[in-house]
Amino acid sequence: MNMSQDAYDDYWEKGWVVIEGVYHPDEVKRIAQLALEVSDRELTDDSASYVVDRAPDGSIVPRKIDRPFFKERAFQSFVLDSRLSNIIRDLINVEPLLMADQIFMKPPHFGSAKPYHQDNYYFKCDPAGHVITAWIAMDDVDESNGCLRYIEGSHKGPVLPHEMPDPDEPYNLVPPPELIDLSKEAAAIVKKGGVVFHHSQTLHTSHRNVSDRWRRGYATHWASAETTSETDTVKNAYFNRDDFPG
Ligand SMILES: O=C(O)CCC(=O)C(=O)O
Repeated sequence: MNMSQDAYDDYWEKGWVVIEGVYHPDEVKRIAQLALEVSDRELTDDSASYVVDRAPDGSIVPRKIDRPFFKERAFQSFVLDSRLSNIIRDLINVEPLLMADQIFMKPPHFGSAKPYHQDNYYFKCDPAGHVITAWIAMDDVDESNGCLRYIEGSHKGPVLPHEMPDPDEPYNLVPPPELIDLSKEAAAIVKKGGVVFHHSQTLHTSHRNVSDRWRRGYATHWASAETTSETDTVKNAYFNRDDFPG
């Protein structure tokens, strides 16, 4: 086993767990630098609105990089590293297959909040327990720069309805607030190189970055060969592409 029994038990009891030191901070520093270069390259006035934020002075700042795996080779070896997949295999008890990836960028002061949601509302996958997100911390992450926050045990409940409270953010669908038990919220504080793992049905959010530091998280989404989806999630998964190097 690539983790303690306590970490495994925590994952299944709470729906999330942090494992520190999966990557060396220097490796992560290089990948974080590359993420900045890629997002700089992509930032133009025509950037799709869902990948950028507007700073108060009107300038555009990065919010996310979509499908980084296909943008730089270095991202591929980083996310397919066996130090990561060995932990995932131990957590979900089946062979993990890379389904998708995205890098969430929260620039100092301007990084916007990601409202509460369940990944499986979007993925619509079954069995939900085979679907997991491994979120690699590319900075030291805490409450002030917008760490992930989880509703503990929410993965044991159903996928909730999600609504669009803000038409300017059609990518941010949110369950009705009365269905989110904030008394069970816990913050996932993690050092650069550590990884936060969450079950596809765990409710999670992150607040604005109010610090003067970056908060970059490399989210990798995994499933198994048995996973099916009501939508095209599995059909379009990376592991089903002819050019997938895994
Ligand atoms: O990085 C964030 O703030 C949001 C991440 C997220 O929602 C995810 O990885 O599923």
